[in-house]
Amino acid sequence: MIQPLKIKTNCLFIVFLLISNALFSMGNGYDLWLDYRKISDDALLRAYRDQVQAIHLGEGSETLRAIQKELNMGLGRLLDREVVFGHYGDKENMLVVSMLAHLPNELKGYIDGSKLNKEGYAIKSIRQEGRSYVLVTSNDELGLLYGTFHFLRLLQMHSPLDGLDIEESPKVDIRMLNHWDNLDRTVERGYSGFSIWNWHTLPDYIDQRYIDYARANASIGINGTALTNVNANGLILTPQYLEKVKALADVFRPYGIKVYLTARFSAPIEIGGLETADPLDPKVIQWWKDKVAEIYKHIPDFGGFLVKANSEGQPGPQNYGRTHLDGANLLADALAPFQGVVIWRAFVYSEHDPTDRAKQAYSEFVPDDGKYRDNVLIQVKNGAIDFQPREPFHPMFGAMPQTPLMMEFQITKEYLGFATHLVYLPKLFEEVLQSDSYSKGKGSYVAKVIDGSLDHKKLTGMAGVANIGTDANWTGHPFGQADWYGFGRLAWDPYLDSGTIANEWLRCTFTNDINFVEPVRKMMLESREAVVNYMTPLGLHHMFDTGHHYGPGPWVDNLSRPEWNPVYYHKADAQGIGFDRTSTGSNALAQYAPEVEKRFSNLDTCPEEYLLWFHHLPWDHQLRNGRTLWDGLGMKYQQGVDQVRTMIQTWEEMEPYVDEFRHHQVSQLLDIQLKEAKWWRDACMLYFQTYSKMDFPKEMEKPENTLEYYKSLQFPFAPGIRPTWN
Ligand code: GCV
Repeated sequence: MIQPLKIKTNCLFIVFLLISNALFSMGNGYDLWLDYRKISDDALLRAYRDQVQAIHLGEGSETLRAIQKELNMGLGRLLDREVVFGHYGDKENMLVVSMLAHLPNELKGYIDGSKLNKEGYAIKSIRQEGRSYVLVTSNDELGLLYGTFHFLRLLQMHSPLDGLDIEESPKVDIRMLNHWDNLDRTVERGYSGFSIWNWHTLPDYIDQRYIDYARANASIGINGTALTNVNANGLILTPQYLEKVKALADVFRPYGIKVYLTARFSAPIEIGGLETADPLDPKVIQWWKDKVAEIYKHIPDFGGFLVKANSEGQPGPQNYGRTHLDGANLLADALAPFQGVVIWRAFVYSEHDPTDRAKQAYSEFVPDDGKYRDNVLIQVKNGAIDFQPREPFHPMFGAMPQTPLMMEFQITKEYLGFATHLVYLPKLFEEVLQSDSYSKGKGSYVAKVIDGSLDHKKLTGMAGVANIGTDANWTGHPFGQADWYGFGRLAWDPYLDSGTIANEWLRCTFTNDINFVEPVRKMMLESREAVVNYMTPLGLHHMFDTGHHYGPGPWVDNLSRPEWNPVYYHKADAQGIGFDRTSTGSNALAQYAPEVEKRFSNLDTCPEEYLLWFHHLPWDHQLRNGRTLWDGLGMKYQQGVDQVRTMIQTWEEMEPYVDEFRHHQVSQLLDIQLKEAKWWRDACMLYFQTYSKMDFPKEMEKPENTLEYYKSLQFPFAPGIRPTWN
């Protein structure tokens, strides 16, 4: 239990402020959106100081200690003065941070706790007999933690503290990061250095980064982390590694973050010495039960398993003639006594199945709707292929009303320019969440599937494949932090709009100066469309070079599995281009609700951004602007390049508002982005021209190199490549 306490001004505190200010002025971005810069507006600073004359902190345990530390650091820096903790009534104007149950009697009755869920909180301004309080309160300690971060964000954003009346509860239960981190510290599709988990020095050495990781995640409401790659290594489940996992779980617990592990389906053989991993074999069933019990002995609040099975070479129940249902329920039964969950991925497609890859996950899972145990969530990628710059929403959303479906977004930019391109992903996430599945008629938004409201789901979740690594600023590109931030905010509330999120992030990360915030916000919001234009316009997809997925490779046709080749997806030929997924083609459209199927099947109503995703069309097909498809393609590629030029210009004008370090960093990255946007335009258009045999549209700049040149480029050491299959 924590008692309210007073921290005296002392040398240590001054040294702390000096060091933290020095670190900030380096501008290396380590502090993320939590850099707590001193309030620059003097009048506002005075008003805040006057309101927070002291803090009354209620009772609690380790989470309350985390809250206390955050307030101490956050307010210390923002208000640039000593933080005083005291008792209610000590000062005229106070900040009161306390769970409802422990509120001073005088403040009880202002908040109706029944309106807040377990992790929810309220922030309220109260005037009482000439005194003024800002009250942050909740039913549970975790709500108090989230409320504290929200309060600090209000200050960071220079918001007035009068008249506050905020009530927030997360709309999604499991809000988690998925790390594709290998035990050797490489990160599959990681572009920001190595894994932040130093397995070698764990459990004895607790890197400050682990704590700051937890703080950052808690500040945006993330409450779970799967530490290891879904292309899993069974070793993580051995006693030696479980001790290390326990050490991390202990660090994360005060911040409300549960640890999950990826379970390799063949672990009973590899680390258990069994001869089979057949999910119906009694020895296998017992092995998983024992293993789960062992994990919970180390980590009593262990979240559960995340599983990739029978996909891209990973073992799974189908190796034994069983189904995904058998596999998921096996693990679910082992976890159920401990309230753990199984998150089973729907990212499956088979090299032996000749049907359109986009159809395979739906065919595999939808027939078993309602047969999964209550503690199973099926984790579905946002689109049916694989995290492309633009994909229509996955047809499974809305198609399994009796099974919890969890969203999987990719925060790391495997197909969007790695950590080099500035592409603001919350715009993409928002587009998916706001898509209408029509599964229960108009208004059946994917967001409603994810928050469970469409089908009254009891368990809900959203996962993001992390973009975090050992780089000084965590995400490589300084703007990659916005993708992490935005993912967390949308997992908390899938109805938030990406513009609001960008505004928050910019103000907390850089400055509140409107001359900076508005142009840069605009630049961020447009950046997603730019990347679609210069990589995969008009519904093209998966045209990335082999394996590493760096740069264009629309010509690649020599990979062993047909659906790994870009030519499988664009199907360019002398007649035209695009994948016919209507009833005359693969009929993948039949997996959507009839309204969606009808809209996307009909060329008059299919949005042009999905045109070649669903249709194979002649090169001279007329677009809505009256131009041919061929001209339209060239113009889109050019537009993408021009959009990057505009981004560069915007950023140049921002020099007065940003520290030199980050300004220079982003400038250099934008220059690379422009170079690569041109590369995409030229390589793709030159290649498609070998089929269309048409001249480039007059709006398009002349390619800078020949097709042979682009085809000759090799990148054997491009980052993030999958090192091994296990
Ligand atoms: C973790 C894509 C990526 C793989 C990734 C896979 C998945 O295929 O290229 O690196 O593997 O998706 O999501 O399982």
